[in-house]
Amino acid sequence: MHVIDSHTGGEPTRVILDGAPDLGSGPLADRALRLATEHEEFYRSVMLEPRGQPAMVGALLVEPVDPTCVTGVIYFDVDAVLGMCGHGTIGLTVTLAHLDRIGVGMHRIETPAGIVTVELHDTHTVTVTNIESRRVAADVTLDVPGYGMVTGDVAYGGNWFFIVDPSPTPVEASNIQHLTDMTIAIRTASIAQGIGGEQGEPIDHVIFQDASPAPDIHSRNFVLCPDDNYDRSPCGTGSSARLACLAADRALPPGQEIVQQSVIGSTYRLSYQPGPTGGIIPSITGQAHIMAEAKLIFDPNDPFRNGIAP
Ligand code: PYC
Repeated sequence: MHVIDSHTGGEPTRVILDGAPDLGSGPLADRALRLATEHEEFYRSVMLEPRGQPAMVGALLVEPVDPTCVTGVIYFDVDAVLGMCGHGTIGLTVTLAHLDRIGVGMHRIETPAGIVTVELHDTHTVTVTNIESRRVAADVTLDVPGYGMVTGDVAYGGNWFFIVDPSPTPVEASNIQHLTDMTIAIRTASIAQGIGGEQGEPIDHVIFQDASPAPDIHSRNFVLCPDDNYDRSPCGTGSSARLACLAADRALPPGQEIVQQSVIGSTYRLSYQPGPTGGIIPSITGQAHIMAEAKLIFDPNDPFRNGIAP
């Protein structure tokens, strides 16, 4: 199995070029469901230590349904198959350029959440134009055991987010354990209290937004992912959901660019345009760097062939 590892603002992506199970044909959402339900051992073995690393997202290349797309892709972390992944799409685009499969310019990529457009500006810099994103509920209060009442917005950006602004605790690298514990408790409470998308989709990510640490930064965020790790980047789908909330509150006009910083200090440039069905079309610009090209080996005699289960 050949893979290429990159990171986007510190958040790792592993692009799988070959050797994965055959997911058949048909809509990517169906193939993603097949991956989630029939091949859990495969995707966990690629992400878990010792072969994988905490916070890593896999990007499995598949044949697109739409022939105008340069590729189809299904993203996953160790615990979930994702609808879309912003940092992963930036990493994938830089990886496709590294492989000479695309050049500078615009390209289309098919994901289970829909087709996204990417613009490769140079070897590292990519703008992702994401699927239509929207806020579905504002000022939802959750009773969070051990932490009390927490109020936030429910928004979609390719995954489902509960966004708390302002953060109830400082968004600082020295506070990551507390941020992690609290956001896990919020996600658990949201599921227990039936808070999620319009069709009952569960919240899979939680975001805390903190005040700007510098005049040129709009805000800093902490993003909890399904694998209970935090996103080292400002999270592309999370930034999309956040933009939808700012648009719904009329706190940011269309076309105005802001800088979103992650808890470790990496940044995305963000803006949006109105969407066709009442939401917004987000643009996310970030940078990725290639780290490794490797062949993964699954030795039948390796007691940890399928990874170290937590
Ligand atoms: O950038 O959208 C994103 C993302 C989702 C999970 C990790 N990163």
